Amino acid sequence: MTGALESPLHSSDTPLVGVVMGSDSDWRVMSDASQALTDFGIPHEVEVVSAHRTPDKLMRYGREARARGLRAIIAGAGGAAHLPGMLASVTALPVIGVPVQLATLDGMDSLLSIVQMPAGIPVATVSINGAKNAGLLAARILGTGDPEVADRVEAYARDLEAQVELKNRRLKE
Ligand code: RP5
Repeated sequence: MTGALESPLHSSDTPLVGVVMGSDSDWRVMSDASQALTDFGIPHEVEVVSAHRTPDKLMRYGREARARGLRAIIAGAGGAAHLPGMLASVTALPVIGVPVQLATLDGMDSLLSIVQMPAGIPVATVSINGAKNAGLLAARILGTGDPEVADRVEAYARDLEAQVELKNRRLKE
């Protein structure tokens, strides 16, 4: 490799992103984040960590995440969704919050719980059930220090562009 940063993608299978959720019932949404990371070849781990049911585990996970080699955390939760914000309060890693829609309140409760962080403790909040974008955002974050990941993000964007043009051509046929 000439001059470029050595890609951590090649250095080990150590997870670079933590995908956590408040309950296994969130997996139907959060699996999209995991799939996006898999598609970009980014090693990641998946774990249920509940702010309310397993508070000690939450603190441990957040405090140890950086030392374990994670570069970002994607945290999804529904309802009184404190998981992303609490993780952000105990780690310097970027935390991406995914509001998970439950049967009541259309996911607005989850969205507002996650997005309304007090100044000083940021959570990058994606749309309700926007786990795919959370995975893509984590890839972009990793891409700032890894040209190989950044190249894949650019290739993905070019592919999206090509798909739109293909649909345009079909519309005009
Ligand atoms: C939240 O409560 C979880 O993130 C989940 O979205 C919601 C419901 O959890 P379960 O009752 O399905 O375990 O903490």
